[in-house]
Amino acid sequence: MSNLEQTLSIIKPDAVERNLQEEIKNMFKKNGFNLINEKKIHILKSEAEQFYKVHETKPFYNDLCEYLSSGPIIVIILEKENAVAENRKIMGATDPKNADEGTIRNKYGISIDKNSVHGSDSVENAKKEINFFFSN
Ligand code: IDP
Ligand code: MG
Repeated sequence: MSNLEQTLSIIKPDAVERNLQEEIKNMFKKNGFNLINEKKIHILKSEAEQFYKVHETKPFYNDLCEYLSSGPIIVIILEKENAVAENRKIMGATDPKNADEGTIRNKYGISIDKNSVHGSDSVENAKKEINFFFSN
């Protein structure tokens, strides 16, 4: 049965700064994702705080929001069968040290905070996150 989904990817400041966006986008394309929409933006800390609200009680919340708003990012709507899980698979584990060989975070991640990409963790959150960046 077909299960076409959309998910939100963010190429984070550490990766944009190193000009890795084309390589990362090519990994999505090679893995069968369609890039439905994308834009390069530089968000405010207050916007990062809203985006990462689920993490507001975590000790790393402030640093995380500082970081996501520290430079340009690229937000991308990805579409594929089971896109949410498929994207999580090619991203690799949160900490690049634990990310499987060949995943985006294994190849490009620097550390647990500078881990190059964000990906939605559920279909419900994917919808919210896509709306956050792509509704006018
Ligand atoms: P995810 O990005 O793999 O979904 P989450 O647990 O949702 O991981 O955490 C969101 C982001 O917060 C991570 O991508 C990472 O940049 C950062 N983060 C997560 N855990 C830690 C930590 O223990 N220390 C510092 N930053 C962290
Ligand atoms: Mg997450």
